[in-house]
Amino acid sequence: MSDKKSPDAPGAGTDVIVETKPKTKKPPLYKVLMLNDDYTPMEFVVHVLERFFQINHSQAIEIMLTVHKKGLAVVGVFPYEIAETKVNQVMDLARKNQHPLQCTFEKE
Ligand code: TYC
Repeated sequence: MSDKKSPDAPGAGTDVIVETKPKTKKPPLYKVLMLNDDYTPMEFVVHVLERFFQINHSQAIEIMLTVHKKGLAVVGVFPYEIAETKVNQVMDLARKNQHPLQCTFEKE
């Protein structure tokens, strides 16, 4: 019943250990980027960050100001479908409010 070879059998003490790679692959991640423009009100961008990215008010102000000064900022990192959904939510709300706010995503 036992797999163990008797100590003096041929091949004794020469078992091969095969290292297998873990089978669970991490999903690729995507950065969601918020882009600056000259017209979208700062308060609207802060609202969007709080609503769709669960960012608290003071952090949302900080990120909005980074976008305002630098032109863009990463506002979150997500699997493909979540990144796509967030971008669509932002763009839909911006369009409904007639703001030119742009949001996009790219592979990390
Ligand atoms: N630059 C805009 C303004 O001065 C504010 C702004 C910030 C717009 C961030 C877009 O992603 C943005 N009203």
